[in-house]
Amino acid sequence: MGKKRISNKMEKMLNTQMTREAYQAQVYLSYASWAEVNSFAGIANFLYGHMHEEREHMFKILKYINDRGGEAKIEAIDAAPKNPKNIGDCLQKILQHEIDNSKEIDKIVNLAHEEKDWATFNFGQWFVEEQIEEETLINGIIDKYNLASTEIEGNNNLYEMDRDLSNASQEGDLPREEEF
Ligand code: OFO
Repeated sequence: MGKKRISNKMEKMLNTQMTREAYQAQVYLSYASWAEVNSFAGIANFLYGHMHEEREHMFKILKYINDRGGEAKIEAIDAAPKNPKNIGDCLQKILQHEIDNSKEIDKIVNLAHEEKDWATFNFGQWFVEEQIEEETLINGIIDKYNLASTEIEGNNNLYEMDRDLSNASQEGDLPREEEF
């Protein structure tokens, strides 16, 4: 183990966030399974895909803690919440999970700033950007859902939305640097 380059307080906060990312993955996993059981194969596919993203976030934090001379602690993950009432409820709930998660990331960045821990501050910026992308992505899907669910006769629009989401990217539609 190398020399410890993060404070004990930061190590604890990062460990908590690592477990929170695992919890986020649990949420996506359970909602994905619920969508699959309810015959929304495309939405399920999207949510399963996002579960992997959250696991990558968890692993990224684990590596960072260990690389900075701390110790990642693998702890119990809370059970996933109960099933959503419908697709609209599912989307609103994942948006709220992402917003809550963004606030936790902000706390890490804030502590890094207070401690003048510029390495963690820089590390945290990746997550700040990721959270912007994720909130944008889910807000966009909610817009699509609202459009799709205004169809009164039949579920044609919902059917098409489900099909589209099957291949949807896991990233928000944000302008990239090369586009400026
Ligand atoms: Fe979707 O949240 Fe990870 O960071």
